[in-house]
Amino acid sequence: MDLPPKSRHKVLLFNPRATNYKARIPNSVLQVAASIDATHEWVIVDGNLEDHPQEKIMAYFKTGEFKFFGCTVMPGPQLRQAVPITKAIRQAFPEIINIWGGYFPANHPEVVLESGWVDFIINGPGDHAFPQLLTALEQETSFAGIQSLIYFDGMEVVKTAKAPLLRYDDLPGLPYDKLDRLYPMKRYLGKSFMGRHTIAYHSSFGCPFKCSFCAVVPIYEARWNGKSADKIYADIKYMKEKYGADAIEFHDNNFFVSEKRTVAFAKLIKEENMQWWGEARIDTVDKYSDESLALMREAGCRMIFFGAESGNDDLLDFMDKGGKQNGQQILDFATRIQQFDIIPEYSFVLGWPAASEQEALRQVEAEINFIRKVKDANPQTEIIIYVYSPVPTEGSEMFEKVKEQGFSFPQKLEDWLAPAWESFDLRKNPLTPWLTPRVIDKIRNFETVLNAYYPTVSDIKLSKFQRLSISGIASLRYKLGVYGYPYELKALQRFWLKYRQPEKEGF
Ligand code: B12
Ligand code: SF4
Repeated sequence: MDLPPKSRHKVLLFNPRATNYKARIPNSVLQVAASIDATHEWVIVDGNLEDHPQEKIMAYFKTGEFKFFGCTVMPGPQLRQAVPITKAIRQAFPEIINIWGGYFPANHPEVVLESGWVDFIINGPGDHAFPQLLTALEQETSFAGIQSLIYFDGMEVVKTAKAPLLRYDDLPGLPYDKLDRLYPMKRYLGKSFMGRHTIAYHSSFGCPFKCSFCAVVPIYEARWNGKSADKIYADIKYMKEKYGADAIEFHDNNFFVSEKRTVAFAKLIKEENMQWWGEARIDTVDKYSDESLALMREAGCRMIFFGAESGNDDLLDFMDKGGKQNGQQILDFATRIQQFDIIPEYSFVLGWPAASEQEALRQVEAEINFIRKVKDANPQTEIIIYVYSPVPTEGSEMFEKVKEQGFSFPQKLEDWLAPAWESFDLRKNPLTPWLTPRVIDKIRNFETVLNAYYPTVSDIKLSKFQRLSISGIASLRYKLGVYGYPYELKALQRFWLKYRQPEKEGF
């Protein structure tokens, strides 16, 4: 069968820099590339692997062959390249159509479109919306009927209806070999604590839950769809054989939603001798049978990231996490999973809306005590501490409370580039009125002592001697609960310790 001729307009897809250390397969733009692979010539410019991405992009546009610029943007440091480069394209090549996708523009469409530099936003998965938009623009037909689109019609910001959730198995496979010709795959399959050549793989859309602090909720509205175990396995096997991959990071929001799928995948991957990691909910995996958990470990599941969030049941309810997950379960599960030798990585969010500094300090103190109990229950548990940063989940009780307390997001796109907002996105500096420097110091100092007393297993550069020394130096502080001014540990941290900070360096 003859394929239809490709469009004469090329598409440039840009992945702005998100990490200085670990470039991973740029799945967001690669999946968008897959959606137009049959109809358009495309190139990817990966900011993670380019020293001067703007020059490269401009050189492509100077050829006159391109009509579309697609950029993926998550909040935080990606904005540092996304904003000025999109602006520069608008100024130098006003005929290019600029399209943004990803969590930032989907959650903050007004500020993005009001800049005048972005023409369209894809609101959720771009796999259908993007090719449909390109066709409408090329054929000069109306795009108003395309689902999951946001644009400015001259008067106001228009959001079209959300598309039904796509079936992942129906989508085309990712064009890894074409990516390899642009950037060698070996540059993407880097070291991790699980292996020397780690794949970043995304196997499901969305999440079936509705935690009120989570940016996945407004995009997916409690829907989830996962690729079948067979498809995942086929892709992994291909990358193992062709590119020498030996470990997997699943970048799904919630990989473990279906026990059946996890077990099917575990059975397939067992013989491959590869370690893997993914993100989960405690209440979901706690329902897994002992047989499933034992099989998963045997099949290489080394560590699972769990959103524990808090030990306080009222807070868990407030964030819509509760009902199914509670403090006792978080502790019991840490104990239960120990027997399977799967390391639980618990993330906590500290600094929830509070009426006063005193209340915020009390909450932090209670969480610190709870984290200590988790460590007592299972010392292997890795702890990751985030500071609460609001996401605009309109209508949620949490976001209403946040607004009542005087919090608001920047009003101009370039204002998001201010260092304070970047730290906000990294959940380091929340800019929320109730979190005073005293509260932040309390959180950070505890984190320093905890991480020194229990050095992370995922820091592959730390020797046994270094681990024992750091832990020994921090031990008195930890045992006595004295966390203030941990300068000696911070100094050591600078030289030796590299805490596991997925928010900064990758998973
Ligand atoms: C990998 C990843 C990272 C990596 C980056 C990878 C690397 N090394 O290059 C690292 C670890 C650096 C990272 C860091 C951060 N991340 Co991040 N990250 C992810 C993760 C796990 C996967 C992204 C991915 O590849 N998805 C797979 C693709 C296929 O899905 P997708 O991105 O949604 O793309 C689809 C659509 O969105 C749309 N689309 C996306 N882009 C585009 C572009 C165009 C042109 C079009 C048409 C469509 C389109 O179409 C795509 C195909 O359907 C997501 C969670 C998730 N599961 O998506 C979080 C996620 C995006 N990250 C998030 C955040 C907040 C961050 C941080 C800012 C903070 C933090 N503490 O984690 C930091 C800072 C980022 C930085 N340094 O700039 C949040 C965003 C939420 C929000 N508040 O908006 C997410 C959703 C995690 C979460 N649940 O909180 N991250
Ligand atoms: S379970 Fe995780 S991904 Fe799902 S809504 Fe809650 S925080 Fe977001």
